[in-house]
Amino acid sequence: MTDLVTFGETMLRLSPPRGERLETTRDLTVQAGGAESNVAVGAARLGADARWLSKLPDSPLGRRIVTELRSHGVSPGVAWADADESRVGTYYLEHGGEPRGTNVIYDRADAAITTVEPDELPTDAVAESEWFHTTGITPALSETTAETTTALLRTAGEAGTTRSFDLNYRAKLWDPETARAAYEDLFEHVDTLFVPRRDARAVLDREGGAVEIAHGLATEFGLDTVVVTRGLEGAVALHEGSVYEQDVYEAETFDAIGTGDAFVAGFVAERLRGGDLPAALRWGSATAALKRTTDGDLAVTTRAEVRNVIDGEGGIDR
Ligand code: KDG
Repeated sequence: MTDLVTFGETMLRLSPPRGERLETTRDLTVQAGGAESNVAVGAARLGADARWLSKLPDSPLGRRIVTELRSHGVSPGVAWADADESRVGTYYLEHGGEPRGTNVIYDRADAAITTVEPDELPTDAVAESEWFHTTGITPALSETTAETTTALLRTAGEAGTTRSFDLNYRAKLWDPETARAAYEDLFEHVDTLFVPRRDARAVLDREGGAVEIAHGLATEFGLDTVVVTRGLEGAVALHEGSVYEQDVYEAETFDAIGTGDAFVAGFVAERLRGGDLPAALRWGSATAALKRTTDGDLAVTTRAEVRNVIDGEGGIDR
């Protein structure tokens, strides 16, 4: 039985060296990036047997993504599209630095995944896995991906697979009202919801602190677990009526992209190993801290490193 299956778009991330502008750079680093495959990689690196489902063109670019994810231990379940009739989504990332923010430019309209139907994917893998994860980016891509997201969540629910959903609101993909309506339709198919407090307020129209937000969402949508992330203030989780708090572990930030996915990866990996909620929050927070120290969307880390962060050990290993 697979531990974890994720579903969503993976793009090629193209980024100039730090301090260079997209407008003028001659060099772009190419890396795979996509919230759901970021989670699969993070969890696989922490010992989970992880699969990721998606759709890509059968081209060097599509295969480039699969090769990178496979190199971290993820098993791809990809629907291959005709290379002449489909495309890989890309995103450009220009790193910021005070006082200039980081800039993301998507070039992903009509990517292969926007036409993905459940019968093109190995949906048995969802039913046979312990945990299924997807995010609010996927239903934003097209009506078809929104329908496929619902169908896969249903398949997971019918099979007794635990379902998690990270809100991952992306303002460049849709407006808050449309997103909110889509999210609220999906919540009935979700067991564990990850939501940044900022998005709970701005997109889901929730008021109050993290605990109040978690209680409101859990009650209204029958969610088992709601994890509200609060940036540097840490996370609060409501699980079966009990509240747990987790601080962030300090990190020197090299690249913040993928931090939330790393949190989910650490959390899910620890739950899959039988860890309780406080342990899962520690693993999530420590994996997120480690991610921030490295370049790229992926949390390329190890169980030993996560344990060291939790135990407060660092420094030079020699
Ligand atoms: O969470 C990190 C993601 O934002 C990044 O991997 C790109 O999937 C991505 C997206 O849609 O923004």
